[in-house]
Formats: sequence, structure tokens, C-alpha cells
Amino acid sequence: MIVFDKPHALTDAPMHYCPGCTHGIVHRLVAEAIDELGIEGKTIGVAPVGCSVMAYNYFSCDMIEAAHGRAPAVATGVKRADPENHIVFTYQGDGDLASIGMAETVHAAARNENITVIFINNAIYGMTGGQMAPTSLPGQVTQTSPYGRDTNHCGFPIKVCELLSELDGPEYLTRVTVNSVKNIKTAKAAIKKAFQNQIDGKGFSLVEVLSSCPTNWGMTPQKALQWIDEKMIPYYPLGVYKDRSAKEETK
Ligand SMILES: Cc1ncc(C[n+]2csc(CCOP(=O)(O)OP(=O)(O)O)c2C)c(N)n1
Repeated sequence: MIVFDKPHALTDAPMHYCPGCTHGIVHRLVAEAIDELGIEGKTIGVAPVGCSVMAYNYFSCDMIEAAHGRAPAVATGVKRADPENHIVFTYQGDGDLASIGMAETVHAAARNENITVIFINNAIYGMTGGQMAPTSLPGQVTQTSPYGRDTNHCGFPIKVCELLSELDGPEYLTRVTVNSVKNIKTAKAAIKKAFQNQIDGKGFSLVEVLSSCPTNWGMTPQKALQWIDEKMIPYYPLGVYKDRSAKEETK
């Protein structure tokens, strides 16, 4: 008897992610949301460069590869070409979304593009070998900050949900994590809502997922999940940063 199955929106391809990396968990949550909302046939994902560069192998829906940082611009075009029949999501790392792609991110949010953005914040450039990202924490040791991120020299991490919440445009901004069963359930609900918002025509919805990178953090998978609790969440508090419709309903 099958009691726990793979979502239909995921292929059978084995994933290439490192042991303890949470990209796989987030892929599953996105696929579950697509299954439950019955939108696989009309969903188009946009994955740019980063560890999830081969996401097109893992999702059963249509996928497009975007240049580094340009996913929100590509997604805007795909969505606007046929808004009634396309459900469009981007799947982006922190180097991608908050560094090279920051302009695309801010402008897509300001325009309230009706797309769903899945933002994987693992505080590092994973694919290229662990360089400092715009989200690396003060004091964090990376390949390009071997003595720890010095804020005098490198500035401070960018808090994407807080930053975008100052804009009038975006519909829904939330930060979640996937380092425990409880947190995975919250993340699932947020991702599903971000897709439902698009179905309802509400606009730009971004789910930031605090994620682990044991390989580049130099930790065991278990320690990496603890590090999210101990170091990342205090700097990047979890929660809903904007939910415009909910606010309007309570007025
Ligand atoms: C235009 C361009 N600049 C730089 C690169 C090199 N590059 C590939 S992935 C990457 C960073 C990826 O980090 P992130 O977006 O945080 O995703 P992760 O790999 O951690 O999941 C960089 C700088 C590139 N492919 N294209």
C-alpha cells in the first residue's frame, strides 16, 4: 500500500543536490502546491542560474532557463503573453534574486506583476563554491570572507522581505524556513497561498525560504538546520511582511 507518494508535478529524476541541502524539500512543496491546485498543465517555472539551475529536470511542468538574475523579467513576459492560461513561478537563489537580479526583483514587485516568486535564501553563493552573498550574515565565514563578513568593508546583509514591504506594489511577502516538520508545514501553506494569489489575480507574491547549505557552510546537515535557528532566524525573522488582501478584508 502506498501511503506517501511523490507529487505528480515532480519527475522521477534523481536530484543532484548535496546531502542536507533543502532545495529538494522546497521543490517538493512547490510540486505539492501545483498538484493540489490542479495547475500543472498551465504552470511555467522560470529557474535562473544557481544550484537549482537544473530544476527543469525535476519539475514535470514547463520550465524556462533564465540568465542569472533575470527570472522576474522573463516571468513577466511569459505571464503577460497569456495571463489567463499561464501560472508562472520563479525559483531563485539569494545571489540571483538579491544581487545581480535585484533590479528585476524590485521592479517586478513594484509593478505588482501577477507572478509567484520562490526565493531560496541560503546566505551564500552555493553553485559557484561558497562565495559571500548579499544575504551572508555579519561575521559569516565564506570563501570570499575567510575571516568572517566584515560589515565595515562589505556592508550589511539585505533583508528582502523587509525591503520590498516598503513598496506599495506587492501583494504578499512572507519569510519561512524548512528546518523542522512544523516549519515545513508553514512553508507549504505559504507557497500554496502564493500560487492561489496568482490564480485569484492578486499579484506579486514572494515566499522567502531560509535554507541550508551544509557543504558550503562547512557543517553537518543536522548542524546546518540548527544554524538556521541559532543564526539566521534572529537576523531574518520569520513571518508575514505583507498581505494586502488580508489587510483590506479586516478594514
Ligand atoms: C551573468 C552571470 N554572472 C555570474 C554567473 C556565475 N554564477 C552562477 S551561479 C551564481 C550564484 C548562485 O548563487 P545563488 O543565487 O545564491 O544560488 P545557490 O547556488 O546558492 O542556490 C553565480 C555568481 C553567471 N552564471 N552568470
